[in-house]
Amino acid sequence: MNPISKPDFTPVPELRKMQLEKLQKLIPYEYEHVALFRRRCDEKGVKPRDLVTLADLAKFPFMKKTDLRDEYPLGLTAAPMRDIVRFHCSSGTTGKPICIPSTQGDLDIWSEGAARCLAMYGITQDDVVQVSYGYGLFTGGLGAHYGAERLGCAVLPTGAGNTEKQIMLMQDLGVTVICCTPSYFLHLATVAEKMGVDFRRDTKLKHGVFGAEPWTDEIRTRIEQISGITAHDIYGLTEIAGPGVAGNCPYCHGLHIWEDHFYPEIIDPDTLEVLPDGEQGELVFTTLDRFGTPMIRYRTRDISRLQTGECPCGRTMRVMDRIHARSDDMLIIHGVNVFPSQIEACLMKVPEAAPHYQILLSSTDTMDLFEIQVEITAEAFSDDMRALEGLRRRVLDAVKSVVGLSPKITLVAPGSLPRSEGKIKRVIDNRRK
Ligand code: DLL
Repeated sequence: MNPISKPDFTPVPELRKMQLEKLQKLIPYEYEHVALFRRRCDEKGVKPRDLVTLADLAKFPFMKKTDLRDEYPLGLTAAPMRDIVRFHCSSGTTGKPICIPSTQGDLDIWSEGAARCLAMYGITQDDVVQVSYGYGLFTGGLGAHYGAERLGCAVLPTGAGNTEKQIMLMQDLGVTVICCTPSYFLHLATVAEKMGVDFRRDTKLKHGVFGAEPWTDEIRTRIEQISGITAHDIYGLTEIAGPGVAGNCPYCHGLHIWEDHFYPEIIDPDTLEVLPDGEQGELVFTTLDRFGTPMIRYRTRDISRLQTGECPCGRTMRVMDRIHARSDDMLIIHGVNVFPSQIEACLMKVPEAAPHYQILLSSTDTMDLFEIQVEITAEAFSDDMRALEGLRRRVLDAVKSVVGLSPKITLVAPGSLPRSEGKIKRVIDNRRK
């Protein structure tokens, strides 16, 4: 076992004791330094000394993205500026960005989390890691970079974009691990094919470390089939630490959360009650020992579940389900709740459908218009209209059988839909609000 993985196996009683001790330090610190938290606690009539057991955390107020926006840029920063060494920001699509200042200790915890994920995937010092996540305000690039360096890997910091050059460097430097969004990897794979590069034959690529956007098991299988690599899932968010809050182990279908630093809860998003392990709801995190911008009971909007039972790998850290949806991703079309991931899973059941699609929504005076544009694979692309119509019908049937709606299905030529170097935008919703 790599020494970096040692904390993964902390006995549960010791882990719970450690979590409580860390919380009993963090909550008074936050109460003292962050006015919003103090005000909310006072309004609820709860004091830091009320945290006697881990269950008492439920008495404390939640934090949300809107708090970070309202308090932008530094209202939730608890540490003095002389202790801050880095800012990350996440813009989202609307409104003010959020800003997360970190101390050196915060960054160390984050790098450790990312390194523990990589070690769990079987990546070692002997690996050459290409980081194709964007570097900068986005946490993907620097998070994967410092994690891989912490593990002792050789890092190739290409960042996103310049895809042909990335493929050349990947071959020349014997890259064995690539870190990027799953959608960017699919784009890389298409460009490699055009360049006549076969990942299996012409590269040493073995692992992909993918995250930052929801991706279904079906896309994962496609990625593994086309490239011959093992696709690993890494989870994180700017507010909590960037990539490396949790990662999937080879023995279970979910992701181990590094609970010694990031305390998870699942809540019912309507009643805000804490749900028992095993039930699905909104994932909430408390950063146990980050002191730059601590997050207490931060509502992620990600929908997941904390699994029950032990993982055969022996790690004691709880396992969360892979994230297929955010509560704010849900589309309501003709009164039906639809998650984009459901559509992706349907499309991927049709082998001739390429893993590139877009969901388009618009409206007339009286109704919503729902269209799915899906690329077809180069092999299936032809002038045979009857064959194409048959394929269109199969795609429609696959969607209809699960979603219960009949969208307009438009098959488009390989390579014709937009690609992204970062997070892909699958849904274009132009309906009148
Ligand atoms: O996306 C951090 C990250 C970078 C994670 C690189 C993994 C790899 P944000 O930009 O703040 O941070 O976006 C966070 O992205 O709340 C999820 O909705 C989504 N997300 C992140 N990782 C995954 C994943 C980075 N593995 C938001 N699966 C989160 C599904 C993910 N969704």
